[in-house]
Amino acid sequence: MTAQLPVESISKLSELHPKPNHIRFQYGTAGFRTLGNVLDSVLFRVGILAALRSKRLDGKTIGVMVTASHNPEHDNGVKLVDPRGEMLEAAWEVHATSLANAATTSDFVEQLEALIRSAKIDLSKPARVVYARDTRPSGPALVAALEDGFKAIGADARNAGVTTTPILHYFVRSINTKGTKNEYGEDSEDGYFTKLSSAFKKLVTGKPQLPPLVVDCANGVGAEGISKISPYLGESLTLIPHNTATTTPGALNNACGADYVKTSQKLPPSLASVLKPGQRACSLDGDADRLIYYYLDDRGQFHMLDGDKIAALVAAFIVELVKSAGLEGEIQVGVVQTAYANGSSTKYLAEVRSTHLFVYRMRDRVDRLSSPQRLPVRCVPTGVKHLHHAAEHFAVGVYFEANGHGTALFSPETQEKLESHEPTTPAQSTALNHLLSLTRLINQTVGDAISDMLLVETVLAHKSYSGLEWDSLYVDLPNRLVKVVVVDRHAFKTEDAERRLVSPKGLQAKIDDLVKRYDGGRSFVRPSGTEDVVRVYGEAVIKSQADELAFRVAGLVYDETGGDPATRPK
Ligand code: G16
Repeated sequence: MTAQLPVESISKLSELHPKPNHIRFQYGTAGFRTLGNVLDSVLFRVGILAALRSKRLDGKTIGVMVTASHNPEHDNGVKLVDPRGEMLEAAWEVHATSLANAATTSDFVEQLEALIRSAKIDLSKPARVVYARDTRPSGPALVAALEDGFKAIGADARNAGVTTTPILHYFVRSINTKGTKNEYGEDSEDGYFTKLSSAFKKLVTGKPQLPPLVVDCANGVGAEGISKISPYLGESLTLIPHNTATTTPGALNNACGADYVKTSQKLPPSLASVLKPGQRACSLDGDADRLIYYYLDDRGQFHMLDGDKIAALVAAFIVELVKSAGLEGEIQVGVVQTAYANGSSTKYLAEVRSTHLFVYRMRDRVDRLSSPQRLPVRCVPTGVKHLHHAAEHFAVGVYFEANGHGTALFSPETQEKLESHEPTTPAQSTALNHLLSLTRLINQTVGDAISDMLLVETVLAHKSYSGLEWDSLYVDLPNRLVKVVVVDRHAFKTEDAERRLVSPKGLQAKIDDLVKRYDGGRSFVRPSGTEDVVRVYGEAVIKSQADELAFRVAGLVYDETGGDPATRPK
């Protein structure tokens, strides 16, 4: 007899997790994300969906992460992780959204049955899931709802406890590759910290010791990651953690963390008396998947080293190693960016490194800047999932969003090439070993603040760069990010990979008119997929003009859609 959906147990438990009537849920940029106290039904249903996804993939382990990452503490969210540790396949995001919005238990069950038929899910296959949460106060109740979902469908679910998002992604790939030739690592925190720290130690052996690094942990789960990895790193790197108050109500991501630093372009106030001129520091976000560096110059002035600066540093380093290993021409390094990337970073990557490095981003300007050998420019919308897939087209694909979310991917062919290449000189052998260590240091499943931090520290140690020298690679074009609270952000629709607005009607023409008035002006507007806001980006040659452009576009957005006068951008 073929296996059946356990309708009775699903229905019974579903009644304990009713969908609130007034809310429409959406699987957005990084899963479902909204106020933590309305997500109970979503978590229950995601538990069942994760199990079905696993059955569909022949019992491979699927990850479920309960987090709202950079969002305020009262928000929460959930996202699914596919077997190689990457984000959920786009087609299943649609299933997730429809299941989350089924009005009643019977609608929900009906939709599940339809999905099982259309996706040809064999219910006799095992369902395996691994799940974790960040430190948000709403986490435990939401995890209980998720567990009810697992129970309802009979999934074999492993609780990975409280950990960072990238560690959960690492677990998923490690579990699914166990015992294969592509074994990714040991599926435990110890396995993760050992893998990263041993690669790091190999990479910095013989290099001058870097001064201690101040780490702003955003009062989130990254604080635990930083304190756990420190003993593994030993003397190779001293970390000075700050903003580690994971149990203080209201502290998470509040006036600290990567998003605060990137958006406000300021030092977290809590570090004002900590950071000394010349000292470098970095901020993680609430679930430790983003990283932003910064330093104070001699005059105590703040300088930010964002995702674009990390991409430039890392990509140039990998290109150099590839060349030194004697693999130039055999391994193509590429960089993926989005519209948020600073114009100067694209120029730096495209012009300075043009013969070995390909820039893959969504701006027409790149067509003129990139080398004649560049790959065709393809537009990718915001979101790690889009960048990740684009980066997979390269032998080594480096992708970073300006907000500090990113990683580098070594294709399976590149990995094999590195393992089988026979160096002909000691210098080639050293560079080759460094490349192999990088493949272990970098969390290739998703952006990972801890792994990225060690990657940056590696390059700084190799180059003997301080923050100032790194910052001098290129000068950022002044830019400003503004969030606008509107009545309905879903009224904002974009085209051309989010570069242009098609709705509200007429707004794009007004933006175009405004942009023309600014030297080097560029601006775009898109609805956030993680917060209930519309994002506005402005860039211009002069700082005051970039600010003015962004705020004037934000004003247009606001006037078009109305809202609370108290929230009008100033
Ligand atoms: C998530 C995504 C990122 C994206 C960010 C903001 O980051 O993983 O790729 O850049 O949201 O997206 P949006 O502008 O649509 O709100 P995180 O760190 O919040 O998980």
